[in-house]
Amino acid sequence: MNDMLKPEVAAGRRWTVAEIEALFALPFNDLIFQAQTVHRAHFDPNEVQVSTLLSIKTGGCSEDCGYCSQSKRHHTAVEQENLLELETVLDKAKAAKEKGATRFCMGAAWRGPKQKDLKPVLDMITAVRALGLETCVTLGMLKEGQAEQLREAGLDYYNHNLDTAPEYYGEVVTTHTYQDRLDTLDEVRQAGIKVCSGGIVGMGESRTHRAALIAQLANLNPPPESVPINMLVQVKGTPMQDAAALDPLEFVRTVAVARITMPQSLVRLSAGREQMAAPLQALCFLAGANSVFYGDKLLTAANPSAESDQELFDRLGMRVMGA
Ligand code: SAM
Ligand code: DTB
Ligand code: SF4
Repeated sequence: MNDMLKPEVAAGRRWTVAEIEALFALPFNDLIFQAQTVHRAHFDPNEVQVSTLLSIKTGGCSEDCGYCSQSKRHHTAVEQENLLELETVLDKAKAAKEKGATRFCMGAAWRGPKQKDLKPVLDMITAVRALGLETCVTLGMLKEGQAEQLREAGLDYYNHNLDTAPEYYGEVVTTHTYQDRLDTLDEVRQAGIKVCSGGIVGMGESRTHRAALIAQLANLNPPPESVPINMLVQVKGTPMQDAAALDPLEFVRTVAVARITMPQSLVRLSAGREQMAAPLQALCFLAGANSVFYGDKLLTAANPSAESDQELFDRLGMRVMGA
């Protein structure tokens, strides 16, 4: 039986925000040692999972997420585009596979998919999966029945981030609620699709907010299989373009706390790597990150090239998972 399905694991334990804050408050070396110990009990510490992202529908989004380059309410350099053609998506997926990616994640700047939009995305999922890649999509909020259609098309993972603490969400987004996000995660889980859900740090939130985000994720039953921890990419023209920079060591602490509280999940060192020097990324891997986005673009922002990541993995003696 898959470990995640064993009752004693699935039942999990509940974390209080105070317990998670206590982890954050540990001396740095103690926190990293604990995270690395938990990591080694569940994973090969020298393996990293790699996923390539593609924006299949860019810009023009109705939502007002304060960090996002793709909201039509912000004045950023991102131009609105139509949904990509199947052939274009397949070419990108083949190229990603050739460079060594094992999962292909397709993102759309939607509040959620309209039924007429979902059909072409279902075809993309089926075709990308037929290439031998794991599939992931992030399309916003799902209405009843849409998750089942995605699963039937062969979807492996659905990404839907909780992004921050429930108490801070209203400072970040006003056009949908935290409960909307939780409801979509529930739809995804009920449909039997694996959950990818994480958040963004560096949006002006407090450490207590970061602890509350991790508590929300870790207390999902079961926790997400994949937990992306994004460092805010400060995008010109968004309300968060001038957010105060977060101490990089606080980012490492957030990764460590995610690892300790979600021992069986892949913790992804996500957006913001282009702005991180190699030693900081190495600290994140030491803190238990074991997944990255791979390829020179995230959705609209830059990411390190596959070649520079290969060099980083070589320097660290890390291998790509499933390669
Ligand atoms: N529209 C869908 C949604 O909001 O769920 C899917 C796409 S949305 C761009 C996916 C995720 O990207 C967001 O939830 C957020 O975590 C992350 N993201 C977007 N812009 C970011 C930024 N500037 N810095 C860090 N993460 C970002
Ligand atoms: C996630 O947690 N981060 C990815 C993915 N899931 C969809 C997106 C990051 C976006 C970074 C900013 C951009 O490229 O626009
Ligand atoms: Fe739209 Fe998603 Fe960006 Fe929010 S994060 S503005 S929902 S694309």
